[in-house]
Amino acid sequence: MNSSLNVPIALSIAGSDCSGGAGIQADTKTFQHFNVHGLTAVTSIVAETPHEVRQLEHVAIPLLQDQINILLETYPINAIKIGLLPSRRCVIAVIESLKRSEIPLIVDPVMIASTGTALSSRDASTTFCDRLLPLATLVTPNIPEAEFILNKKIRTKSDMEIAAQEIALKYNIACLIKGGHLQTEETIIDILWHNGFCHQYSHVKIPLLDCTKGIHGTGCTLSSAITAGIALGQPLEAATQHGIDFVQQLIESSHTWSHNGRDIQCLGW
Ligand code: PXL
Repeated sequence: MNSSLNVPIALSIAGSDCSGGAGIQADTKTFQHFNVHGLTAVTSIVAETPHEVRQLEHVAIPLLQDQINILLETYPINAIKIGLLPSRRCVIAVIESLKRSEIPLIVDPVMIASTGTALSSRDASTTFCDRLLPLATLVTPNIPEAEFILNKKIRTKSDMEIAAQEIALKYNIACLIKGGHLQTEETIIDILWHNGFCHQYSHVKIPLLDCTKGIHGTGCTLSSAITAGIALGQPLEAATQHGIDFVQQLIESSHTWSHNGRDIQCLGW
């Protein structure tokens, strides 16, 4: 028997990052690493590098929905990951296509690029919270995104724990808040709230070339690694631990190029 018949399948619904560090490109590389067959539905095409977002165009809604629908009709998908949904219409279209699906849904609330440029509109983000989050299995905000979801400041690790619990209870989902934006010295703590329990994952802070912004694509890569773990049938806590360890390894082996006297860094897949 051909064992590839049983290969797990994950779908990423996200934007295209032409520089290959984030978005759909990060997701498919990550799925491949975990031996999960990756499918994609592209929501938008972004002309960018880790330093600059130059232009972004939304994929037409019928084309976006047909990408999702044809894949749902054809493949036994084990897990779905959602990244950049740039407009309110796009959020609504994705909800419409997924509303009858019972496939585990991992949602990464992408709102701004690592350059600080907004990738989704404000009304997209509001609709995303009100209507998409209740359908999720897991949401993976960083601190600014968790602050947007709850409309309050998160300044300490204890604020993070409370926020993860609040998001989990508000939407009846699991919530992983990534602590990379907290001004800590040596250790970064991520907090997962799942089924009434709080789990902490701590890892060493790796000095980056540009420590203020972090490396481009870590959020996409973490959420797609967790999605791969779920597609492989792992419990959420284990998938999260493997995902965090994987991103940590990629940061440690990241690549650097020089362009006009500035360093461009990329995760080391
Ligand atoms: O890192 C967040 C992100 C997600 N998706 C796309 C992106 C980015 C960041 O630039 O371009 C398509």
